[in-house]
Amino acid sequence: MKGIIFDLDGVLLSTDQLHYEAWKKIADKLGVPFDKKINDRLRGVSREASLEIVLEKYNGYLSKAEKEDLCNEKNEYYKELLHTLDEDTIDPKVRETLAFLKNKGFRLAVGSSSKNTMTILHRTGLEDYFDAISDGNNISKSKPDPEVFLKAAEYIFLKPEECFVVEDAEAGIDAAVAGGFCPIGIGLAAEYSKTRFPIKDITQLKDIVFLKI
Ligand code: B16
Ligand code: MG
Repeated sequence: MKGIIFDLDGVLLSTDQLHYEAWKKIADKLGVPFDKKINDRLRGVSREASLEIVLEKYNGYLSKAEKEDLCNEKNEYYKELLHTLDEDTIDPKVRETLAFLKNKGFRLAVGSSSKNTMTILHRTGLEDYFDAISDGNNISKSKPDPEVFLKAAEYIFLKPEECFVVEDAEAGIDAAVAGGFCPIGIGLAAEYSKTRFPIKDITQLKDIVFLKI
């Protein structure tokens, strides 16, 4: 194995609370129930697909333009919340693990559904660890489609079978499997049946990446 593709939200840092707060404002405005359990279903899912989940209990009709406005409004709230991120947001174990893997010669990439990926990497000072970034801005199909990971592998000049994908979402593990990558699951994805290597802590990557697959 020569490369490791990292999901962003839920793997390198936890922005789920920020997504939650932003979607909650939209849900409250529409009068639909929204809680942490529903928020967990939004992991790895695109903004537009997330809105459809938020709207599951909405009784009225919304046009395409109104849905687009709601997505934009959610993103404006979310971007405000991103201002709270800085280098201290990142668990030191994440930095230490990325530095170790880079030193060992692995090519590292990000594969995230988020269109805010560059802002997040920049604010947290993580961007220099990565050889390539594939995110919500360069794909036409979101996870569980493998496109975001296939592009990441292409950007680091590797084949899918030469790369691990580290994910926290079932949709992301499905995408990794569909693309022919070796899926490593953390958080909720560690419990998922399609995950090849479940981990509790990101530092466990230091051992797993040397296994012969
Ligand atoms: P944005 P990941 C995903 O990031 C999040 O998990 C998901 O909750 C979010 O809806 C999606 O990005 C799109 O984010 O609205 O910022 O474009 O887990 O794929 O890194
Ligand atoms: Mg994620």
